[in-house]
Amino acid sequence: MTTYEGRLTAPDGKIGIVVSRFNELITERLLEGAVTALKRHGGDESQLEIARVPGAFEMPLVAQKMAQSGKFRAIVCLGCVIRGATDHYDYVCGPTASGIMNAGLASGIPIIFGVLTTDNLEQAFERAGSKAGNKGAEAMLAALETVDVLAQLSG
Ligand code: INI
Repeated sequence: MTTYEGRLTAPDGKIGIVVSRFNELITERLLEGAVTALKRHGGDESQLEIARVPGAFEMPLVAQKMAQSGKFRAIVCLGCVIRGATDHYDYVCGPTASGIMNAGLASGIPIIFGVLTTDNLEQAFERAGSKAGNKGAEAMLAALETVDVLAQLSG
């Protein structure tokens, strides 16, 4: 039996990060978590290129464009969508998630969904470095693992 399992090691080459300015207080913490996670696993900041976008909804297009450039091993998308009084949340979350998924499938490199979807700001803070860990760090680890498993599969 052969099992492929990606290692949590920084790859050679560049990693792109798309980070949204909407709910910036949260997304900057996610970005810090992602950068720290890369460094903890043998990478460094010179490997990173960061694109800032207005909101989560703009992420799929920008991530896809970065992926199509051929410069990156993976793209990590970092955002935060907080449920408000209107149904805007639903219009943003679904398309963002499926857009990011489709961009990854179309480009053939991992495009990671590091987007918090929470009921309120408190839940977002919990997931951006306080009691429930840092989703930005988790997203970077998902990128490292997936890059490595893909490399193993393509021999
Ligand atoms: N964008 C977010 O990233 N998070 C949100 O919580 C959010 N809310 O709640 O509206 C949000 N909206 C903006 C959206 O992502 C687009 O930038 C905007 O609709 C322009 O296309």
